[in-house]
Amino acid sequence: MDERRMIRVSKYLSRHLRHDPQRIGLTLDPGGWVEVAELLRAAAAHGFPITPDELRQVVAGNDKRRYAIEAGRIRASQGHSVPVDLGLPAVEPPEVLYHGTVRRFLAAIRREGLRPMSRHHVHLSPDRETATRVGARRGAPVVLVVAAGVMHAEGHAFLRSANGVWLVDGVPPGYLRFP
Ligand code: HQG
Repeated sequence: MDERRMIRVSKYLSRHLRHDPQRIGLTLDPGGWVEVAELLRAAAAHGFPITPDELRQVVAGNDKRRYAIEAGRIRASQGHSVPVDLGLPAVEPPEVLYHGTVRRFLAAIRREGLRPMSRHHVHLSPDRETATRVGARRGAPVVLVVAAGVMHAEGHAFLRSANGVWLVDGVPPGYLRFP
């Protein structure tokens, strides 16, 4: 499968496993899972056939390991806007985590801190390079440093998704360092 097809299939999965399953008649279970066979059937029935082999390649080869398959079912590992409970355990974060954004959001972030916006959680990266890539999706990236260790010690819960993204409900401005 070529790179363009990989990206198209991945975006199709993201749309229907994170944001709009109903569009192709899918219902996710409370943990966000759906039968692989059901997903493939629904995609084909809605004009976007995906072969089992393509699905396997996208799940295995995806740059971010966005999707997980277990016992014949598939889900997105993070990034949902539909309500799902991923059942992730709270874990102790490293001393600092990073958040990539762009300059035009900084005034609001200084005022309100980081908010989940349309997702369930604020997404934080384990290293500066990853945060830079996340920010660069929107323009010239700006990387904020999050005092995750202190936040955790002060009672904020941190979750880590299957693909290594750190998730929190929000980051008050006092825990942020701006460049
Ligand atoms: C910004 C991708 C104004 C925030 C990536 C971000 C990530 C505020 C945007 C994952 C704000 C939300 C998530 C505030 C935060 N005022 N703007 N108070 N608080 N923002 O896409 O972190 O490819 O929902 O800085 O790799 O950019 O989908 O979050 O710019 O892991 O797998 O509001 O999405 O992964 O944007 O990205 P997003 P994000 P996938």
